[in-house]
Amino acid sequence: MFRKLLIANRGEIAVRVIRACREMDISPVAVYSEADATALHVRLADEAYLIGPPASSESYLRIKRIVEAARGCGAEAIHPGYGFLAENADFSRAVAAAGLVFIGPPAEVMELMGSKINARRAAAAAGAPVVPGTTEPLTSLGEARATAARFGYPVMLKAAAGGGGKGMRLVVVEEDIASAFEAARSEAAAAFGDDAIYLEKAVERPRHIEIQIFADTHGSVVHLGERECSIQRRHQKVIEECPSPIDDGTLRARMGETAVQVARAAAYVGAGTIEFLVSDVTREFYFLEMNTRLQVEHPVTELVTGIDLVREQIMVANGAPLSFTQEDIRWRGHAIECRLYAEDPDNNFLPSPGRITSLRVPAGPNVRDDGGVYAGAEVSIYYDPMISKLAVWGRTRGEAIERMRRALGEYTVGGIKTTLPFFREIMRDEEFIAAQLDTGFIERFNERRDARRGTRGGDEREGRTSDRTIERDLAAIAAALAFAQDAQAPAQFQSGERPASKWRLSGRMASLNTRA
Ligand code: MV4
Repeated sequence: MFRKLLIANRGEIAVRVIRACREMDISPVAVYSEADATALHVRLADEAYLIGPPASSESYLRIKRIVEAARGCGAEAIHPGYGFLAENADFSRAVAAAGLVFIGPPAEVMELMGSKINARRAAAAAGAPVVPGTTEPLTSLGEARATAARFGYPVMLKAAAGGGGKGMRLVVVEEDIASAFEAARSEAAAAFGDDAIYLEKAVERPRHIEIQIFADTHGSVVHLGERECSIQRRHQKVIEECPSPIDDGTLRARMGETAVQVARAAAYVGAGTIEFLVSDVTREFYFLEMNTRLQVEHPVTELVTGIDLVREQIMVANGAPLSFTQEDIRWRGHAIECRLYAEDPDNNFLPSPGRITSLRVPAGPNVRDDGGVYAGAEVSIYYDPMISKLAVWGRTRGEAIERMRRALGEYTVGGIKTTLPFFREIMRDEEFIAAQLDTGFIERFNERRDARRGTRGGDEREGRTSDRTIERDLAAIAAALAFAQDAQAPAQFQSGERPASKWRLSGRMASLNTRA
């Protein structure tokens, strides 16, 4: 087994990997930016190396510095976490070239799955259902128009290079296709340096359900069931569950088998996730994307299967066969995870950086908190403001909801605003309790919430500009500046699971423009 492992990440996921290392008697090594000198992951590691200034582009995205730190300290492997360099093929090649083990799939698979249109083609070739649409980029507006007419409206235009909703446009009627085509193109070019666009028929009331897969270097490929991730806000997951409340026992088996087929065809190794769109109307499922990393929401799978996914990643990277077979995997009970953010839910989820003055983390039976902070720690403006993931387990979904309410009630974070009150309300929301979880959930929930409180009203209706509006505009301007400053980082570094908050800020800015 490796004796020393470097973690090329920060925050809660770096802490999560450090914990796995400790249990395996591997010495964990941290890297950190100037903003993170006193961060929890630095304190918990055996050694820590400064890799640059606060901006991610000058620290956590610097391939050379990270590989040099690993070589310098004698680490034998690098775990990339999620976001930052986790799905960067150049990074994995640089790690291998330095004679170290990259904990992730082969670079070729990362590249294949990084291109959404190629992934779609590969999945279809492996026998997975894909949403009806084109397998080649559209070459002109005329072709887009003709293809849309052939498949029938509504359609989605998507960036071939993309993912995560960037460069994506829903087109409901033909009159809108010209402007949507241009908008999708320019957004794709700006985000990915590639303006190729393809077209899919739009899935009605979609749910996002993904399958965790695992493969070793000896030819075994298994799935660990699904995660229901339909509760999203601006293409970012907010709450995840296992199992999906719409699983009737056959959905898991069918989607799992499909996911294994895709992974096998791609010669996958390690932990991976296959995302599907499931129509809430027809219950049909379609391959969407494959993520070649450990995901933020992996704890709900761990709670229900009892398998430690990070330990397994490290074992597989060291050449061991999977420690379980498909038949060994049992799904027991129900897990729910809330992603806790340093954001103000009463002010359009504006980031709320600052010092955490006090912290009480819930515990007790079947409660798990994966945090990256401590009382006295500083939540910086430079990175994603997620401070912890609170996950609970119960024998049933109802029991898990009751337990989550209890855990959220115990949780206190002093000094900054967090999304705790927002989750406390969701856990008592009728639609959530009834598991009406399509991707429009948060929008509907926020409307119910605003209606209850009568926010966004008053001054504006009377023609004055409220403090709230001014504050929002200031946030938008600040976000635009931050975005412009960091826009030189290559697009590939900006994708994945929220390596930085600028995309969310720019998305927020766009929403402010449309809502104003
Ligand atoms: C779709 C879709 C409907 N039909 N594709 C959003 C992010 C990207 N990963 C894919 N997305 C979607 N693709 C077709 N053909 C609806 C979405 C979508 C969505 C999907 C999952 C979770 C939340 C979402 C929110 C809006 C749109």
